[in-house]
Amino acid sequence: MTRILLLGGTTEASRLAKTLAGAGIDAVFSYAGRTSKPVSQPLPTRVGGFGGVEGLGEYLKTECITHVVDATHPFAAQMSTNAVHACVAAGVPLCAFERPPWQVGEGDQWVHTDSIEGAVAALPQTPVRVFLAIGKQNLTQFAAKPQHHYLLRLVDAPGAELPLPNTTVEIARGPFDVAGDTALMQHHGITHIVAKNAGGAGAAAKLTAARTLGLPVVMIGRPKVPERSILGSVAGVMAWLSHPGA
Ligand code: 3Y8
Ligand code: NAP
Repeated sequence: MTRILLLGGTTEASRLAKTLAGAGIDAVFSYAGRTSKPVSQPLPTRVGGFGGVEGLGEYLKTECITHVVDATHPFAAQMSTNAVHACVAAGVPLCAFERPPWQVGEGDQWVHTDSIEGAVAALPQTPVRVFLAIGKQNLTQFAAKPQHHYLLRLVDAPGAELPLPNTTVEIARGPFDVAGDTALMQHHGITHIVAKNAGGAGAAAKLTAARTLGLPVVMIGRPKVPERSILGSVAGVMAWLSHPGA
């Protein structure tokens, strides 16, 4: 009896959830609980961590999960790593549903780095105006360069004091569009953008806006995750579900 655990939190996960629900396939959608009001899904939904690899293994057993689709964000490396280890231990087939990284294009001015610390180092010493479009979880490292003005885009209003002295906070949940991101960056006199190489369409608007405005982008590469089969489309995942071993 097929029963799927869909690790969500991305546009791809939401698209797959619609297809699974439409096909009447038994599946559970899972959020970490990072945001106060996540978009509702057309599947039974659980919110919150599992309790590490062990907790996830327990969950797979007690919920009789037969397949796991990891459609989390490419920067959700801990979740993806835990899912690989828990599924190997439980003998449950796992695939990742992931979009390819963005590639630098004509007219782009990207500075590549492979870490948040690298992104901080890539910013100049003289004060500039940075669109720090990487959410809330990695802001502390940028306190090493407090001289800049940071435009932050967060899903929820910050609960605690922000670790940066000069900030403007924009509360918004993507997906975003080019006109909106171009106007936002012009309005705030942005001179530099910092982005995670999330891939996909939901956060790409700022890159097109940066190209149009001729602004440099500090692009943070994806963290490493263990080997697993990666599919790039809903159709690919649906085919995998009927032949996970193929
Ligand atoms: C809780 C679920 C859908 C999914 C939509 C995608 C697109 C819009 C763009 C910018 C970049 C950022 C951030 C971003 C985008 C989609 C997708 C995507 C980037 C929600 C969501 C959850 C989260 C968690 C949140 C993180 C944060 C990251 C904001 C819902 C809206 C910056 C990633 O406040 C916090 O603690 C937020 C944390 C993880 C990264 C960070 O480190 O702060 N996403 N985002 C998921 C859960 O609880 O499991 O609330 O509805 C989902 C989406 N965010 O169904 O349409 O597919 O990527 N999310 C980045 O790419 O850098 C915004 O502003 O330009
Ligand atoms: P992470 O650092 O890889 O994971 C940290 C812990 O959060 C995991 O070990 C797990 O806790 C829990 N967790 C993460 N994703 C979960 C999920 N979908 N369901 C249940 N528990 C989950 O994760 P993250 O980067 O904070 O991402 C959290 C969520 O936000 C994910 O759904 C991800 O898809 C979404 N998201 C993240 C980003 C980003 O930039 N990181 C961007 C867009 C969306 P336990 O160990 O207790 O099981």
